[in-house]
Amino acid sequence: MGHSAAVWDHKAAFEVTKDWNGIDQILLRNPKGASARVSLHGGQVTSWRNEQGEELLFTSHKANFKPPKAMRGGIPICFPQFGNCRSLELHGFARNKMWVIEDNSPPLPPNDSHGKSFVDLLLKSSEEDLKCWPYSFEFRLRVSLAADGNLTLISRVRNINGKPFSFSFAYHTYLLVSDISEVRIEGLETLDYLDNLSQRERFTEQGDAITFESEVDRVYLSSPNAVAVLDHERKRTYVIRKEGLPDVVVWNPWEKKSKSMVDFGDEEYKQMLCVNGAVIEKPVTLKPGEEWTGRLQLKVVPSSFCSDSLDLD
Ligand code: TA6
Repeated sequence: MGHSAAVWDHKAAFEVTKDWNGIDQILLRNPKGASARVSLHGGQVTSWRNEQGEELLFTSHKANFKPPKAMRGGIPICFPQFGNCRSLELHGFARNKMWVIEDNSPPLPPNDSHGKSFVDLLLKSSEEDLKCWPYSFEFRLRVSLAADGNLTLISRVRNINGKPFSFSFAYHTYLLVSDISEVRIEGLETLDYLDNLSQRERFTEQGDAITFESEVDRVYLSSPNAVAVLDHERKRTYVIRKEGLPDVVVWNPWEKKSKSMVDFGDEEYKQMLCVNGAVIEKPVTLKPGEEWTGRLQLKVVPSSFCSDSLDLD
């Protein structure tokens, strides 16, 4: 295909619309019909669809779409804290704040003319943030949809010449699965993990793959840069590749916890699994002017691939 034929009309690749609350959201498309949607509320990816228009991320039917709380689903950004901390809300404030589109973002032509589309979002420390987290930062998030439908999120956090600060982070990724009892995770075998159901006690994973029969809420430590989530019923495998994200949070609330969440259906635990690329055990410390980058790529392949062909090492 000649270059001109490959040139992708960037207007079709990138569209700003309003969501149910009148908040700007960006729709990214690729030439084959795949799409992704990002809300300026929280910089949250709220949808990722394949070329057939099938949704790949979970969103609760009882999700609360009212700011400032993050919508239950998609990929909330947990920053500057994953988990609880005295002065910050659970999982930090970034997912509850309004982000802006960086002025160098499209509608300039995408960074390559072969059907990739992206948007750059920006969150800066506000006066309000400085009261609960007194550090000056700039957080740039690039969300891109490639010609093959892969979704990539790149986070860049910079210390804007303030005092040094440390943070933990997670891409809180809600994967849509057909039946949690038919799902397994490969790539986390033999790792140590902190069990949030046992006061973050440290254990070692014994299984040759992680399967689900009850609530799981764990932080796997120093994980490899590729993890596979196999959805047996749909013959679909999510391949998660990551850089700068040494830990992986695995969470399924199961029946009892599901019933305790107002923005989550009692039975919805059967159709979702959170597998979050994260930095938790060893928080990132940035001196003035330093920048951290955390990259996550999500890809779907037919499960006919056996896991060793996914070169998960
Ligand atoms: O992903 C693990 C976790 O920390 C769970 O303990 C649960 O709290 C989940 O995150 C969702 O947190 P949220 O604040 O979005 O309800």
